[in-house]
Amino acid sequence: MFTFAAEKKTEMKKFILFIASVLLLSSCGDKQPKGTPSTSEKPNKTVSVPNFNADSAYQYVACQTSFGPRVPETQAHSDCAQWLAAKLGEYADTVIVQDFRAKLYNGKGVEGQNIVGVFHPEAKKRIVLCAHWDSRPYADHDPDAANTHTPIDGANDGASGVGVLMECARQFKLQELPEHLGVDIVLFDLEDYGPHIEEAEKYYDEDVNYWALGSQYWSKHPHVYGYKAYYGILLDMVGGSNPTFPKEYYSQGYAAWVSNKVWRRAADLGYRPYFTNELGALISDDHVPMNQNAGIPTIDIIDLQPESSNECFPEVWHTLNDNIDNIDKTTLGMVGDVLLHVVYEE
Ligand code: AHN
Ligand code: ZN
Repeated sequence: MFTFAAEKKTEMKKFILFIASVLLLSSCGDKQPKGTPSTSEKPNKTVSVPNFNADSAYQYVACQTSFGPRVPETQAHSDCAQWLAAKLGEYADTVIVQDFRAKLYNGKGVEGQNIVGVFHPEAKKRIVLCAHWDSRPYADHDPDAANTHTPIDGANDGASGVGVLMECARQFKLQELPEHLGVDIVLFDLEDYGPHIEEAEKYYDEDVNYWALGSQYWSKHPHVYGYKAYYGILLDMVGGSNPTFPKEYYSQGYAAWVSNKVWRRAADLGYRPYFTNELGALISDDHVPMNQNAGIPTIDIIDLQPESSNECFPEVWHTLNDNIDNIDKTTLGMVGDVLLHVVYEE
């Protein structure tokens, strides 16, 4: 078979180089890299943490899918952008819509919009929470060959993470964040416009990432010049039933202390059966440019299914079955609960 394997191999090579350089650096002295908090840092469990409302998060997912597939340069895409920006505007101190142009795998230029909600813009200590809001133009993993050029609803792949973050935004408005803490919610566009599986080999280039175009743009041109955050958390596919969230491999390489903090908190909240203490696959996602280009230690909370017949992803991934009927409120609820605890206790 084709290049998914080849791509993984190159990714793996790059990553091994990266790990080797980290090991080399750390062997030159036992100092921790600058900015890495000591492991003794404890969450501030005395603060009150708002209750994440899973029904509300679900509604935010349903609203997105009701526009239809949010494929760049369609009416559904621009309508949904407008709705997201307006909604986020009700909750955040400021909203910035970042218009950008990017080049697709086929050389065609395309317009994208990253949508950013800023809470406590003056705070120095910041956390960035993100997800992608576009949906894939091709159901290229659909079991029915007749569907493989049809765009998907992306209820899980895209909308679920955005739904959780919109509910977090609503909670940040209802109960103000700690004074010292700023949060930026970044909704990336153009994550999922990589080549159709049938053409992946044709377009393969080890030096170009055709995915995560919105994140690649933002990571080089953040919404605030010179933007830095303490750390970042990306959500991807956080709405399926019976999920498993292992510690994704890049996340563990670039930002182990963030994964460890988040997974510890999830375990304390009783979610250990889902937030498994295992190392997951290497996933090229929006968090990779954030780590590599923006230098923000960022993790990916993503449902990975080692037993899946669809790569290592949930069975509905990149199929027409990735629709609202397959969204489980319980999953949205637990991810949101973990996120609110981590943020308010910071
Ligand atoms: C690729 O398959 C290149 N990346 C997996 C991340 C992804 C795709 N998330 C959603 N869609
Ligand atoms: Zn996808």
